[in-house]
Amino acid sequence: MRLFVGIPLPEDVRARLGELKGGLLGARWVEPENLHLSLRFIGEVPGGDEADIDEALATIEAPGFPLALSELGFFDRRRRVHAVWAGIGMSEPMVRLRAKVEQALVRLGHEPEHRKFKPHVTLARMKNGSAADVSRYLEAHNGFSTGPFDVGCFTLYRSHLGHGGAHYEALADYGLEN
Ligand code: 3AM
Repeated sequence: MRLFVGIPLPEDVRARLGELKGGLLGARWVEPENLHLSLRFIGEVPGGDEADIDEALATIEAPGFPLALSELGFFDRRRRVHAVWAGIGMSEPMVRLRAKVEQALVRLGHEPEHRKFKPHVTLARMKNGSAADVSRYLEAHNGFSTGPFDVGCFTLYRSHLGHGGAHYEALADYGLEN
C-alpha cells in the first residue's frame, strides 16, 4: 500500500482553498476532502508494515502549533508547471515535528528523505502547464492568505490511486500536545 504522513486541514480552510478552483486551463483540481499538507512521503510498503509505522508514529511527542497559508506558487520542471500550491510560512514546531517523523521512519529502515522540505498544500496538478497561464492565475489571486489555524494532530494517510485521481484515506491520527 502507498502511504504518506501529513497534516489535515480544517474544513473552513479547505473551503477557502476550494474558492481558488477554476480559471486555469489544463489544471486538475484536488478535491476538497483530499487537501492536506504532506510532511513525509513514505511510498509503497508491503501490507502489514503499516502497523509498525503506526506504532512508531504513535510514540512521537510534539506540541501543537498554529499555521497559516499564504502566497500561491508552483512547481515546474523545464518551465512546464506540474503543480500549483498554497504555501505555508516557515514554522519551527512544524519543522521539528517533521524531523521526528523522519527519524521514526528511518529507524524502521526507510530511506532518508534527501529532498528539501517545501511545505505546501497542492491545489492542482497539471501536465505541462504553461508558466504564462499559471503566472496570470497567480496574479489574479495575489495576496491570498488564510488566518492562522491550530494544528492539533498529524495523520498517516493511505493513497489510493485511481483513474479519477488519487483518493486519500486517513488511517490514523496522532494528537499533538497543547
Ligand atoms: O502533498 P502533495 O500533493 O504535494 O505528489 C504526492 C503528494 O504530494 C507526493 O506525496 C503526496 C501524497 O501522494 N509524492 C508522490 N510520489 C512521491 C515521491 N516519489 C511523492 N513525494 C515524494 N516522492
